[in-house]
Amino acid sequence: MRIALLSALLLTATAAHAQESIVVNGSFEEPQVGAAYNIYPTITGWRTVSGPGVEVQSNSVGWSAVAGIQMVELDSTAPSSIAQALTTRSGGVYELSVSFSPRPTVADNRIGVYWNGQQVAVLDASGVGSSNANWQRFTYRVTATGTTTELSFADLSGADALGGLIDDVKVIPAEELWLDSQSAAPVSSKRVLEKGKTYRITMQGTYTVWGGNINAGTRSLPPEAAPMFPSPKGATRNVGADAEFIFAWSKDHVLEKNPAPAPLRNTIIQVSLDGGKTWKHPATPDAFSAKEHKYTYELMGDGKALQVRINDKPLSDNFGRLQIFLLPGGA
Ligand SMILES: [Ca+2]
Ligand SMILES: [Ca+2]
Repeated sequence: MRIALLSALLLTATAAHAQESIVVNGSFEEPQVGAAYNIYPTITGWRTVSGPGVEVQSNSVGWSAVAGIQMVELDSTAPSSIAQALTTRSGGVYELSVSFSPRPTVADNRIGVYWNGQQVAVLDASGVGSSNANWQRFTYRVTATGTTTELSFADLSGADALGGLIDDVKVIPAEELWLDSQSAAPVSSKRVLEKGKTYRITMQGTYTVWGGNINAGTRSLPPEAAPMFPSPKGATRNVGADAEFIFAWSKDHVLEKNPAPAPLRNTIIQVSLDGGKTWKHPATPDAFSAKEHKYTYELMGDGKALQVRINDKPLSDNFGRLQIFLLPGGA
């Protein structure tokens, strides 16, 4: 009994770990300022890149943090920027999120968000007329291009020692899954999708479900010479499908009689959110992407892992894989 309980605890710990943010001190709870505010050149995890330093405020400043009891204002005595070097996986997809509030009574609160020096967003809102913080959560999908990525925030407001507030900075790695178009077995995420919570997935790649090469028909787009991501068995034929569309088919295919030309929405890739009981192709508003073949889907968690499968028979003549990223939160 005791061993069973321990395993359950370990499993819980592993699942929680999978969703952990890689940002150190993202909630700015260290150091404990023990006053309304204090200005520092460095704090745990963060260093000042420009300006006089980071102003860590506590709830006793007159408004409340969104997580814990401390938050940061970057226009300390003048606009400043802070950075943290994150250990990342090159090519890895991450979800960057931050809570932002205008400083109460202040109009100009611009804060820039940067991922490895590239501006991701400028956060801005007016605090005129409010007496407390008004936190909003912002979420971005970012990709690492190296094993170290600099995350930074810069106050872009006028220099008046008053500016926007940030708190609860998180960078969470997306879980990566690979669906081989030759495999009948669904792929399953490690992450359990919480019931009622929105998640996003992206699916990218091309494949073929046909036994021979595509000899493009008049309503077809040209096939591509090989899958974007080959199957382990190798790529020997051209391809005409991605996660969302069939874009190429042969002259003799029944789709030639269809009044609509390529690309056609395709429901062959299915997801299950209820542990494999029901399957369906999720909806996306994304248009056909001939270059990227990448689509984003929003899914509602149901207390189970995500499963993805290809609903095709036979599978033995298929080629190509889909790369799937599961992002921890909705937009
Ligand atoms: Ca905090
Ligand atoms: Ca300012």
